[in-house]
Amino acid sequence: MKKLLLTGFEPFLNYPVNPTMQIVEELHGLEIGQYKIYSEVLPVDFNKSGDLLMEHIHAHEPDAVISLGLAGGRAKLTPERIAINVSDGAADNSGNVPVDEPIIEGGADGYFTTLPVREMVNVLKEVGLPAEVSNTAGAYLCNHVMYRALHYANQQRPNMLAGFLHIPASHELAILHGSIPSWSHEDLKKGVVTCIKVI
Ligand code: PCA
Repeated sequence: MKKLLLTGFEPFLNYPVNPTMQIVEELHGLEIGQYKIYSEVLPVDFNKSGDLLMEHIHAHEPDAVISLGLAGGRAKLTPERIAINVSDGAADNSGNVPVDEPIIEGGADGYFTTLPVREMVNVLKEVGLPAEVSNTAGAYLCNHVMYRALHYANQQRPNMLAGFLHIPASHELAILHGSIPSWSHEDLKKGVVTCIKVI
């Protein structure tokens, strides 16, 4: 059976829970489609998350990597098309505030995902879940880990699929936060499982 490294993130900024964390923990060890799931939760830390992701890739030697992140404010499931070689944005959980920094000095400007994002979106809609391909993963931690995985695949493991799925807030988070659209936890999880079945 093939191996899938599935990552989520811890809470960050003004989001006191991160639905991606609970989803990856619940899917850990399951067999979905062609893949056995190996889940890991990453810190929201520009200095740690990329290296930890690399450690998990070396430990699990996955055939595919899907990283999940919360996109508070988005109303659809949004598989990401591209990661860019920039870190920029609000303070991470350790107080780092990178400004226009390259993720990899001298690295490619960007990498397109190697996940079948168009097919994912089509199948998500077929099963009744709103979805669209996103053309920006931002320049915060989600873009950071997506870039690191794709850069590594490009340089060392061309057969390893890699990419990123941004998800909306859960109802639990929306109640705590106050002003963002939200989905049920079950629908968010169904969306992730659906994407895994597509690859
Ligand atoms: N979302 C953030 C970082 C962690 C997360 O879940 C992002 O979109 O960059």
